[in-house]
Amino acid sequence: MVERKEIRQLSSRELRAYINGVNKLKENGVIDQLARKHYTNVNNGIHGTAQFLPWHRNFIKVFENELRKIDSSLAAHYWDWTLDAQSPETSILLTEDYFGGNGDPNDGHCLRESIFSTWELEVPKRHCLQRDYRRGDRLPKYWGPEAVAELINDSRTYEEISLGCESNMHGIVHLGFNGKNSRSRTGDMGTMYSPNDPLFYLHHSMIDKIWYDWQLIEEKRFRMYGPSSERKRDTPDMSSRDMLIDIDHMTVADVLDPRKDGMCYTYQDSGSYTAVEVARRAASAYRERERKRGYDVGTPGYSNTTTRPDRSHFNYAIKAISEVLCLKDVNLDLLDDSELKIALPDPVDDQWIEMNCLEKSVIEHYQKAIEKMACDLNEDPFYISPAVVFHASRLQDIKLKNQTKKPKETCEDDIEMQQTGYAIKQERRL
Ligand SMILES: [Cu+2]
Repeated sequence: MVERKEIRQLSSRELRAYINGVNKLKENGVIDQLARKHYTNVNNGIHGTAQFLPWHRNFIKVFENELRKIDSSLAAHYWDWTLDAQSPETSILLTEDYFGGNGDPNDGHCLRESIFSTWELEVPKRHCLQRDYRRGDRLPKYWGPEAVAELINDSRTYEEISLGCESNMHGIVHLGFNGKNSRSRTGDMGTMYSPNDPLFYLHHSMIDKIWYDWQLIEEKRFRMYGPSSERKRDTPDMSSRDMLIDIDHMTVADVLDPRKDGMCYTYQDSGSYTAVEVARRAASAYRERERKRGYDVGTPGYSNTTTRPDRSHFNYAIKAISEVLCLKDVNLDLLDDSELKIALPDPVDDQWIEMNCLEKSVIEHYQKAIEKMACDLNEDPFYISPAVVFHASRLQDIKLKNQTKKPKETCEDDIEMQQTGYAIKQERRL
């Protein structure tokens, strides 16, 4: 059984091996083939239909098989972007040692850092790997861990989970790298040849994990599949006996259960849902304590009492969340008050909705639901999101890294660094 991990759970040796493996897939032509496969099928129903999830599950499996031909210890690891939702551009994934960040606006938005900056892509025509952050030097806000946990909990049918997975939360990660709107075509990730970008595989592995996490709740969900009346491209006769689009000899049923022969993979959890649970429990425990002390803690009335909630209210929650996410010594000093709140996820634009053959009303429904959920949680003076705690921790790490940066990097030894999320032994680049 192959175990896919959150990319930050890898040791630095494993991370290097993964990055080198993906780079080899570029050299041997696999990345270009995958990008072509995706690009040529955009009008054949791989998006905006029930096949979105199974088709992409198989696609990531093909990528994983190719990776494992190079190095049998590799797997299609994932990016739990819910942890970066507050401010995705600060993610460690988007740094030199991982997958590089923004492209160079003065040079065709070509990526200029990380090993992937050398890539020359072939689809649809020869070009550099491009990234163009939607808000200049910032990315849009993503869905946080509460939102994904709620989607999983609230979805009862295949239609619900499949629409939820494909819609806003999937789209915003793609299009955020593709300039001001989805017509820009200045970032591979936001186009139909998005498998050009190594981030694609990490992102789609995450989408696949969300589906898998939903399936794990009830055994029968490993057999659930079907059309949705909310998708104009779905037909009522869609069934799990259907062949996967443009894939030889494979049906939808062949990929519904990742644990089965032929698929044989599982996911190591990143802890983000557990962190949400812990955060909720910490909030209610603190509320209870205040009530016992005689304060009126009704929300939002509590803030009118003499003991206005201050940041120390979150100490217990921070400790509990840090434990789950393996964070060290987190404090909120680097965050201003507005950053203590859950950032509202950005909406996807009309061009993206059209490009993916999705229904605008469905997208709007999710956007409203997600905004309401975030607003409700933000009203609770005792709740602090794991994404906020993670953000605080990441900012501390960045600050620490900047402070300890030597003028010239001559150190030849590996140094131990506490990286956000997990203790990672970071090899100092020579
Ligand atoms: Cu796709």
